[in-house]
Amino acid sequence: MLTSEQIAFYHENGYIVVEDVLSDEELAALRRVTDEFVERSRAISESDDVFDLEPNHSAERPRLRRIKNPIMQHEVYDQIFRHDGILNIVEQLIGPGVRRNTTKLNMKEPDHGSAVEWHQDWAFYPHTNDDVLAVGVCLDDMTEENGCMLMAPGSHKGKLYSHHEHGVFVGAVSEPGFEPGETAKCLVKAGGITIHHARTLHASTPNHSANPRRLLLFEYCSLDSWPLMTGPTFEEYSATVVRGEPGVAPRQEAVPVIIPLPKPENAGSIFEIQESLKNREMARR
Ligand SMILES: O=C(O)CCC(=O)C(=O)O
Repeated sequence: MLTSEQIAFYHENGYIVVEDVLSDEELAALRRVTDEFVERSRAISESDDVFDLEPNHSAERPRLRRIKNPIMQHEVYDQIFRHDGILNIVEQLIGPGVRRNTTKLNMKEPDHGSAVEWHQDWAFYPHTNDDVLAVGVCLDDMTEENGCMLMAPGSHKGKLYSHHEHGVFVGAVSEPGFEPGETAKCLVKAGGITIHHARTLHASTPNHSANPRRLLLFEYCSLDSWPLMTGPTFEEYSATVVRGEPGVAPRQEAVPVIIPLPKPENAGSIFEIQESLKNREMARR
């Protein structure tokens, strides 16, 4: 559980790092299953519903940058998604009751690994209120060299930046002259987690080290935070409840919203969407 200081840090800064959340066994299981997916990706040459491939992926040298929706792909990911230690922390930050938003496993290969440009998750999935956050479970030590997550402290309380260019959603801050201001590096040991608020500006550089950087991202929201975009049926919505009972009364807060439409033609993962961004500053680092 988080201390009151850690909770206050999260609300003030819009992110937090928590060490030692997973056991060695849980970490070993996650790594084993993830290695199996990398092996399986040798058989495919184009991204699909499960695998998001780096442009230079091959059967001989598999380069996987994302496993999509991992909790639907393997029970080990689903078990960690429902991990009591993680859910208890999430409830401390967004109140009792938890709903699933999205899940993904981002992988940065050694000496490679795509960058992620500055963005706010909120731009991808606006909700009726912003009790929405992402937990990043570290499968490897996350260091400056292997492309740790970078956060802009306090940005969750600031503006929602435009993520559109020429009228198309490009999945990254597109405003000319944009500077994130002060940035903080999330340096975490394997088995620890990062947590960031959906409106916090964040990014990461390519991996310039000999070590992988694999980050399992679970996005959770409060039970009364309804997505503005997808219009789920009640059955679909109820199926996303992780803790608590589904209701039909969204809590509407005065939160800034820009709908992430229209999407570019190659809209898939954040990596594909950000390829449409003109100035890919993080990718050059
Ligand atoms: O993997 C990372 O470094 C950041 C990923 C991210 O922000 C995202 O996928 O939305």
